[in-house]
Amino acid sequence: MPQKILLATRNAHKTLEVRAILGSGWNVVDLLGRPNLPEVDETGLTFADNAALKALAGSKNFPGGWVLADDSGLEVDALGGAPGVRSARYSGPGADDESNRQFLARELQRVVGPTYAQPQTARFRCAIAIAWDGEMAKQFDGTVEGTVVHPARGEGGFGYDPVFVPAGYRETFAELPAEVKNTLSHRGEAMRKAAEFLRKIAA
Ligand code: ITT
Repeated sequence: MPQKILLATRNAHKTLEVRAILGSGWNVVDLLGRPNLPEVDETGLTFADNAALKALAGSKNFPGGWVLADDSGLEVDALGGAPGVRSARYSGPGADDESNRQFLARELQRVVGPTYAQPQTARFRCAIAIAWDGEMAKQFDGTVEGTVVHPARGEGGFGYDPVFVPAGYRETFAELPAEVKNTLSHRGEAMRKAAEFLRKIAA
């Protein structure tokens, strides 16, 4: 019987990736099924802080169960590490994946100049926080190095995937099959560590 775990996210793409990485031993539910719970203000200065805020807030509403939160984003060296923890809301109020990618291209053009479309070194980072009954149990992180490219390519994934090429590949994360992205990605790395922890606890 799979164990239930709450993934404290309203990002359905994250849920799909986490389900695929955790496998059939876990029944992953997310906050999309709980529209009455308040949004968490992501006031932390780091991915780890924000992941902890989300996990602890989710845990208050999930007594006696495991709660896992993901805070993640893109760091572009030419932009001093932006968008970083602001990745989801980079282009301002009403931001979505498309507006964020367009804003990223404009920022690169402003800062780098005419060569902005050449590959720019960058990385995705992911922090995972695991809580139980309102207490932090464990935190993990993962990183994938690569470059940001323009124009965007590919239909898969979400967020900045169409403009991110992982190191050693030519395709963007949106062009690579989901299984390949999960093997290489920041979320894949952090979640595999989290899965090992959960497996030991559940045993
Ligand atoms: P929750 O807070 O509800 O989990 P969110 O999308 O707001 O959902 P974050 O605050 O962690 O989550 O912001 C993550 C953003 O970083 C995400 O919206 C994308 O823009 C970007 N991002 C993170 N992981 C990514 C990935 O694997 N591929 C592409 N973009 C990613």
